[in-house]
Amino acid sequence: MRRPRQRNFSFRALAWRAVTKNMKIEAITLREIQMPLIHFFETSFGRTTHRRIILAQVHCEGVEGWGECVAGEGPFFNEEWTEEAWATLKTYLCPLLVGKDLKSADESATHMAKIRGHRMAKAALENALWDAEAKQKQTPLWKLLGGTRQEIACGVSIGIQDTVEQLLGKIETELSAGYQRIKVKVKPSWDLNILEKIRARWPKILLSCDANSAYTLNDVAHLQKFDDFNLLMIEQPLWSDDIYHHAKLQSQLKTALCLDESILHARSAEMAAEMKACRIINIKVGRIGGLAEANRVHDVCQKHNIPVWCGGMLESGIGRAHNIALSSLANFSLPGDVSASKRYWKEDIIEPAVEVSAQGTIAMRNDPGIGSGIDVEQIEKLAVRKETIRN
Ligand code: OSB
Ligand code: MG
Repeated sequence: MRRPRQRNFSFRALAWRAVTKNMKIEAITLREIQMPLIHFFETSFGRTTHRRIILAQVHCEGVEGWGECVAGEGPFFNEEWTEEAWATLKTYLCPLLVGKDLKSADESATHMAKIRGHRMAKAALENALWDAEAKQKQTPLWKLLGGTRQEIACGVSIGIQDTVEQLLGKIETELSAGYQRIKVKVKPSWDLNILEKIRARWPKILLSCDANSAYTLNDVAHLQKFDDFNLLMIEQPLWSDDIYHHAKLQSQLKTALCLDESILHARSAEMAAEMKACRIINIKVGRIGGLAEANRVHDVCQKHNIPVWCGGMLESGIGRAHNIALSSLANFSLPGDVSASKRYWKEDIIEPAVEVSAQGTIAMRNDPGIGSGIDVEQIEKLAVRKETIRN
């Protein structure tokens, strides 16, 4: 993580570092908030209409850091889900951190290492600590991470709709809003038919699709037909825990594969790169277990000339702000799935909400930490449970 090559120290941050003590984690507050989505979001594994989001607030001697657990409402994207993440955070992960004196957020993963998996739950805590560390050092999180981009390119992920007309209408709306890349969710029966319609109307747009593991190797001939649509990539066509068979598939397709679900850490990114299982990788900080490991995945990909982009998990403003900070790293060279708050929420929990320019970009903010104010009042209104863990 310590990379002078990219790190952009301000003198102020350096001065702070000289006088700063460790980060003592006095307590952690967990809250579950429930937020209805403006529009349902459907993937090959199901439809989401409202989110159950766990927020972690770390209390470090006057500095407060915030993180979001991106687990879904059910164990469909991966094994994690809100209810079990709450239990894991409360019973196992928070007690491993409370009372610890950390030199940096980077160290938190070591303390949680004895818990297997549960990366989304771990990331909520680690990312909250990164926010706290950046606030303690009076520096924006994106700079602390080594980011170099002042603004990031945004795309949108558009779910499966009830009708093809509705899908085309949504694409139209997002293109007029300025988004630079359209990704559509696909599954058998909602794939070639929609790609044909989209390309007939917009032959030139940057277009990709995401299958969330809806196909198998029996579908190679079918997937080869996707090559006709000049797609930027096909995301995660095969099993969520697979790399090897994606390599077999990639060698039979012209279109680039992108791995999402299968990339859990820097080791799996290395494996995918060496096996040529994909040509692009989607980095989701929750899926990978926190910003430190996400940063390492970024570096592995860079070394292998694999461009990355930042995925989304229908986050509230807090998770969104962490995604934006991460996307400032150099190898995030493709538009991500990080888009404006108003596409998801009537009212977000950060102030200001995430906004996207007419050119389809988000500008980095220079306030310390994640860079946006936390609307604690709104969070308390949405909270259905709250618990503070201290020893
Ligand atoms: O596979 O990228 C995915 C949402 C939930 C679960 C999985 C995925 C997604 C998205 C949405 O594509 C991205 C977003 O807009 O947050
Ligand atoms: Mg995906």
